[in-house]
Amino acid sequence: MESYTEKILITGALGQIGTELTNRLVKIHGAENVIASGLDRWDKNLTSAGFYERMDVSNTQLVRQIVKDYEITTVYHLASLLSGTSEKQPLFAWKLNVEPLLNFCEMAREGMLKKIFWPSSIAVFGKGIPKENVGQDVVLNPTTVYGISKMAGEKWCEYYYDKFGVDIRSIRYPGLISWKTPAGGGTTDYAVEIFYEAVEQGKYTSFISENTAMPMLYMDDAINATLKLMDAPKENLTVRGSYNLGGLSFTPKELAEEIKKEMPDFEIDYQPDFRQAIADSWPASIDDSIAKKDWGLSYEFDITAMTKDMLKNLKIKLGK
Ligand code: VAH
Repeated sequence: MESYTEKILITGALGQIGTELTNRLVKIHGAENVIASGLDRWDKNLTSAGFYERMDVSNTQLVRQIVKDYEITTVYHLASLLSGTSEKQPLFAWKLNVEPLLNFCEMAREGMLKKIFWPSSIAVFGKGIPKENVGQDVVLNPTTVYGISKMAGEKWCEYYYDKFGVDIRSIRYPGLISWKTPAGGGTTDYAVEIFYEAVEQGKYTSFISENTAMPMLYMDDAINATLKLMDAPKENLTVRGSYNLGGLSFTPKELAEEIKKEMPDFEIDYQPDFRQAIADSWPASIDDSIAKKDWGLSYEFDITAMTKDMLKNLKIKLGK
């Protein structure tokens, strides 16, 4: 296996996944080998990475220059609009979610990059498939802007691998739950908001109806899975679009019941909004057996352990 010092660029490094992935990559590779990027102005508390670049991923020339200047070998390209936000800005979402990915694939084809990670989503699934235990190779029939952009991205990943051997790896993330950085704009983000509101107000109004099950995952498990996939020997990988990752599957009602075990007075009510139709188009659970076989996907957090960890850390973060 080729050995080289990884120089890592993370786009969307200040987001929900990016913040925590940056911290882990700094621990593994050293801050001097991790370059975080985002739209925010720099300040000393922005990131744990050794370097920060204020970079719009749509600015192709700037991205290329930064890749050259730092001699980047590996890109974790996380910058994206999520499902709720994408429905409100379809053309911008398509441009942001797809074109920078193509730019990174082109740079890899030209030999400027050795490896790329790009997140897809269970949002690629849609009409005409069973809701439960959805397989790796079912028909992709997304009905949302976000899902369409992620499906297109998966096809570009496959194309650049098959045609040019570009080593781009991808996971179809479920809804991700974390406490360090607030989520924003996602349909599954009720499962993040509920914890903040439980700690701050003792109650929550869910924008997803009580019996709508969706695939979910605690952020620690998502980061572990991402790093496991990126470390896997190339020859072990049989999926070059994007790997299913199922994690947990629960409804808002089941999550509220878990919170009530820790906070008996917690109250929830339901006022579904436009995101209910998005959730209804997605599977309730995912078959991730291929990822388990190819690169040893595993999980540490079930819904009970996740709930305890979220509430414990948010009570400290929010000073409650
Ligand atoms: C969203 N959190 O809700 C994202 C995720 C599976 C959904 O991709 O848009």
